[in-house]
Amino acid sequence: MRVLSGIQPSGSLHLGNFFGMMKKMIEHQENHELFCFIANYHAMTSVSDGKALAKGTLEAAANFLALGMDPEKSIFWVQSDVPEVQELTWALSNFTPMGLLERCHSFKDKTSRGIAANHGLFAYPVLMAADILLYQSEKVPVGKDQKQHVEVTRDIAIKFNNEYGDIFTLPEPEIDEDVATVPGLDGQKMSKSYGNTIDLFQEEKALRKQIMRIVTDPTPVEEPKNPDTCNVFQIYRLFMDKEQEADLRRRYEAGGMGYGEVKEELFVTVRDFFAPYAERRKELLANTDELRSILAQGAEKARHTALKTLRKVRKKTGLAY
Ligand code: AQP
Repeated sequence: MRVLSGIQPSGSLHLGNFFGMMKKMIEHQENHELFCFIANYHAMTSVSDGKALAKGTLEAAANFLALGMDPEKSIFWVQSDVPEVQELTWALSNFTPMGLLERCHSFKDKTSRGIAANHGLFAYPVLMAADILLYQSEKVPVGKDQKQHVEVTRDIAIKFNNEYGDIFTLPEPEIDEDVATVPGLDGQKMSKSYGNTIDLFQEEKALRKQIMRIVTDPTPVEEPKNPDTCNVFQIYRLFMDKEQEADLRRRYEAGGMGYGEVKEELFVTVRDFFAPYAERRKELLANTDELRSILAQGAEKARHTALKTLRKVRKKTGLAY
């Protein structure tokens, strides 16, 4: 099965990205044909500093590779290194009803928070559809926030296929209910734009500070606590197996355990979990020539597949004359 997903190089990598998408992608490369890219065109909707975008792109690539993405087993590239995706975006735009984009939660949510409603932000799902369809993806592992965009992709693909014949594979989102929405420090979805993230790669002191900021209720230490409504528990459980989770649940329900104590344990867990990957990440970023070469090879492989689809599209639409 062909599996595809991407991540924007638009800031620090957080636990929501890791558990919502990256971890699954890295596991999938053992059994599936994996396509994974750094979505730098998409990141232009939020990053207008060129140096920051370029640096963020290399960092995002190093993050994924450090966490276990293997360019020998998978196709791993930077979105803009296969610019043909923009050609498909244009072709798909002509099969994208305005109403479909107007209904997208992500656009409505961002503009309601004061982000300028420009065309890039509005048309974001069409570019995402092009990413998915260009590579004939069957499964798209994403967090719940992206589910609607995969549905939009299917709608666009169906319209296009109805007009021109079966060109595109219809993709399915893959959402693991356990990590569909990783909560942030305040219990809302963990998100860079909410400023409520726990970042994977940062100094120990800063990590500790973030974890200590997790919002908890005022239940006194000695009293029983409800793990299901506790943000610390909801984040901590991501690092646990079922047995460990049940143990922690019992400690909550027994009383006598303060939130400070659990936060301290969570801090140590996050720090120790990512420390080995941070070392590898540092090495990768110290040799950006090698990193660029890995990405160039990935782009070449991705383009090979992209052109197969694009040739069909050009022929059917009449762009090839
Ligand atoms: N809180 C989350 N829970 C589960 N999955 C999440 N993802 C992001 N946040 C959560 C998933 O991570 C993947 C990569 O996402 P992205 O590159 O689109 O990053 P993002 O969605 O832009 O992350 P943010 O922090 O939420 O950014 P803003 O604030 O810019 O929107 C995706 O599969 C996403 O579902």
